[in-house]
Amino acid sequence: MNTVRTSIRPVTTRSRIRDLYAHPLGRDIIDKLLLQLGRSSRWVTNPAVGALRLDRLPRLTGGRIDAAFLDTLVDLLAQHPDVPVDDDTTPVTPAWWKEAVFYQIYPRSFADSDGDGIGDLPGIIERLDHLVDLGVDAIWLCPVYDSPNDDNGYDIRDYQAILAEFGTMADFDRLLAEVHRRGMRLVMDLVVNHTSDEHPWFVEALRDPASPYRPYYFLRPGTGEDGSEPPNNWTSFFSGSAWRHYPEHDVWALHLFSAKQMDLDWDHAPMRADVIAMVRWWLDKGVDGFRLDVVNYISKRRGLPNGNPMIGELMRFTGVEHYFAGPRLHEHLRQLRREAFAPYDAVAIGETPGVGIELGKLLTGEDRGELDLVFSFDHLEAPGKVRFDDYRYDLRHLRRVLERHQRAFGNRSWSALFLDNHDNPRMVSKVDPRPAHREAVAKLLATIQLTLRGTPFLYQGQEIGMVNQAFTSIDQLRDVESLNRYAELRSAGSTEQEALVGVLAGSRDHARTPMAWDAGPHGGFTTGVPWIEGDGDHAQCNVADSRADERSVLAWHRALIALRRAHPALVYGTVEFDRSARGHLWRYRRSGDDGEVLVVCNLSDRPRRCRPPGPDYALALRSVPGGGTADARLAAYEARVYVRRAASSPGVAPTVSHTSIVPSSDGVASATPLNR
Ligand code: ISL
Repeated sequence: MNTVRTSIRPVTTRSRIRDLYAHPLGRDIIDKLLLQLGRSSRWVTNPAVGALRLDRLPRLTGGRIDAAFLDTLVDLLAQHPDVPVDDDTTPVTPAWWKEAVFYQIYPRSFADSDGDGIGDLPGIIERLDHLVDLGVDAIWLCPVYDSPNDDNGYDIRDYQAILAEFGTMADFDRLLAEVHRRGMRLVMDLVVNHTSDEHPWFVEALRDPASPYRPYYFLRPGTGEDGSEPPNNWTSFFSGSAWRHYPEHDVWALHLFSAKQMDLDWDHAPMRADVIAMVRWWLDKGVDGFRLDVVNYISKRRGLPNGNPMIGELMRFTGVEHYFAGPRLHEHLRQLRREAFAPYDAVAIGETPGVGIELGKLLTGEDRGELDLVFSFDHLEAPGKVRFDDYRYDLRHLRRVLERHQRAFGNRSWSALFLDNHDNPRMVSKVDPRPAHREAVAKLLATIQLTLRGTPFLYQGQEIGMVNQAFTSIDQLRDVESLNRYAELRSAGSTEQEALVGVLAGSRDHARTPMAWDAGPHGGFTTGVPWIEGDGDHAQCNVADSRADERSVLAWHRALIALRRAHPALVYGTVEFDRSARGHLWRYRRSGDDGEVLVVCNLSDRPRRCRPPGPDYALALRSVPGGGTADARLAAYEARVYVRRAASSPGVAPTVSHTSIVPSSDGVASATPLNR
C-alpha cells in the first residue's frame, strides 16, 4: 500500500457519499456510524449508495439529516484536508516506546505507605520491584499534581507541585530515579485541555476581567434576555450543561468535564507558551514523556457555535463536532511537539476519544511532528451500546475492531493497545462475569493485548485478573462522573435503586478500588481505611498468592511479556489474520526477520475444534492446562501461542512458559525454562 496523495479535494454539499468516504475524516465518521449500527463498509461502498449526493440526504432521511448537519460536516472536513501517508514498503522505524510494555498506575489506589488510606509516591517506590518482576518497561503515572481532587487529579491546581496526599517533590524525584535505576521509563499525565477552577490562572481570570489570564479560558456572557442562559447548548461529559454560571461576576465558564475543570483556550498564544514552559520543566527533570489527556479536544471552533441537536443525540453529548477534531488541532500539537517534546526526544501519547483510524494515523504520522501514538476507543463498547449499558461484551466485536485497526495502521504510524484503564469497568467482567471463567478470560485478553501490533498498556490489577466490584450502594462510589449521573437520574424521577443500576455497569470506580497486594486487611494496600473500599475480592485474587502460583494470571502475563521480548516479530513484524478461522476462532500470525509467531484464540465460552499448525510450529504457551500440543480442541476462552523459527536461525529453542506448557509427548513442543 503506497498512497502518494497528501491532501484531498474538498467535500461540499454537492459531493457524493463516495467522496465523503474517500476523505479521511469523512471515512472515520461513516465508519463510526457503521460500527454503531453493526454494518459493514460494503453498505457505503455499494455503487448506488456511493453515487448519492449529500444534498439529497435531507429529503431521503425525512429531515433526520438536515442542511445544518451537512454544513457542519462539510466545515469539519475542510479543517482536515490531509491524507495519511501509508508506506509499508519501508520497515518500521525502531523506537523504545514501540518495543515497551507500559504499566498504568492510578496512584490513589496503588499503594499507601503512610496509613492515611490514600496511595502515594513512596508506596509506588516500595512496589516497583513487582513491575520489574512482571517485566514491564515503562510506567504511565496518572496525575500526581496538586489538585482539589474533584476528578481525582485530572483537575490540576498547580502543575509544578505534588499533591500533598501523594508526597513531596523530593518523593517524586526519588521515584523517577528509582524507576530509571531499574531500567524502566516514566511517563506522566499531561492534563492541559483544562485546569482546576482553583488554578491561579482561573482565579485571576474570573476575579479581574482585565487580567492577562482572562483569555486563557472561555469566559463568556450568558444568552437570553437577562443573560441567564448559557452561551451555547454544549453538554458536559459529566452531566448537564458544559457551562458554569458565576452570577456574581456575570459570566459563564466552559467546562467539558466537571464544573471544577475549566477548559483552556488553546488559541491564546501566551497560554500555550506557559504550557510549553511547564512541560519542559518536567522534561528537564528527566521524565520520558507524557500521556496527553483528551488532547484532541484542545482546539474549539471559533465562536463556539451551538452543537447540532441530531449529532448531540447520536453521540449523547451536544457540541462534540466543534472540538473533537478542532480547526487548529494539528497546528497546536505541532507547536507543542516542536517546542517541548522534540528537544528532549520525549514520547507523546495522545488520549484521543472519538478519533477514528484515519485521524489517528494523521495524528501519529511519522513525519507530521504531532503525536507518537494514540489511544483509540472504538473497541471498548459493543455496537449501539454505551459504557453505562449493562450487557455482555461479545469478543467478536473486539476481533472486528482490532483487525480493522491492525490492517489500517501502516508502518508510518503507531497506536496503543489497551483493554483496561482507570475510566472503564474491568474488561474481564464485561466479557464474562462468571467466576469460573475469570482466569481463562483474563489470560485470553492478555494474549491478545500482548501479541498484536502496537504498544500494550496494562492497567494496574489487570496482571492478576482483577474484576468489577460488587458495589451495593451509591455511598460506596466516589467518582464525580458516577455521582453526577446518579443525581441526574434521581432528579429525572428514578428511584434510588434504579439510579444505582443506571450507574453501576459503567462506573469508573470498578477500576479504582485498591490494588490487591495480598490476602490481608484491605489487600495490603493500606494499614488505614482506604479512600474507596474494595468488595473483599483480594482474599482470592492478589499479587502475593499469584506469585506463588505458576499457573496464575500473573505468571501468564510475565510469560507473554518475556515472549514479546524474545521475539521482535511481536513488535515490528507484520500481522496476518487467518481468513479460514471465523467467528469465535481467531488465528493470526506475526512475522518478522526473526521468525513467526502464531496466535490461536477461542473467543467463546464453549470448546471449539481447531486445526493444529504443522510440525514446524512449537507450542510456546497455552493458557488452559491439559491435552497434547497438537490438541485439536480448544477449551473455553483458551489461547495458544506457537513459534516458528526462521530458517536462518535453526536450533534456537522457542521461549516457553513454565506456567502452562503442555508436555512434549507428541514431539511438537519442547519445554525450556523461561528465557529472561
Ligand atoms: O468521559 C467520557 C465520556 O463519557 C470519555 O470519553 C472521556 O472523554 C475520556 O474518558 C477522557 O478521560 C480523561 O479525561 C477526563 C478524566 O476524568 C479521565 O479520568 C481521563 O482519563 C477529564 O480530564
